[in-house]
Amino acid sequence: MGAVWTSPIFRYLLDALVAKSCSKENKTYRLPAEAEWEHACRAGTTTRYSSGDDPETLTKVGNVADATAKAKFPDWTWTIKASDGYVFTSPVGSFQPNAFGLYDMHGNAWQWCADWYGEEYYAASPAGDPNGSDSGDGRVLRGGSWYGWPYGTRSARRYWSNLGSRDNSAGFRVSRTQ
Ligand SMILES: [Ca+2]
Repeated sequence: MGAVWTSPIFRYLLDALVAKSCSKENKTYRLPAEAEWEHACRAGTTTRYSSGDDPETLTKVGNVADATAKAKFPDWTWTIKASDGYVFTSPVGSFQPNAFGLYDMHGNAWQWCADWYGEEYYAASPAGDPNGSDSGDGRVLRGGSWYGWPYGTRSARRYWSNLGSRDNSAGFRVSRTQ
């Protein structure tokens, strides 16, 4: 199991989710490790995005800063030309899933991972199932969002934020462990 999440609001949400889910399913959930998240996002691909290398293909698989957003915010200089139909966040599952059957791995909302962010961690990490840095100033976020630079939604993009941060471009998904 990866690092334990300690931010009070996410602990509250996760505890509530776990309690509800465990009572129905007898399963255990947690935030994914960063390496697990990237494996899930790539779904066997080696391209920038699970949809290919061209950011214009992102509208097949996710909600990014696109032509729809550009029409609403003409001063945004970082949008792609293609349209995904959403200015702000989109309902879960609005786009094609990746080869693992997972939706919304690119764009929509950054996804919190369990790991502390360690900038140099992967230069000397274990090759298999790395658990992430033991310490850091903030936790890892992956996947990009509806708002930011679409290139930042690529599978390998690493980002982080402080534990107390709140933002309408960040969320989380949990992993079932048993
Ligand atoms: Ca969009």
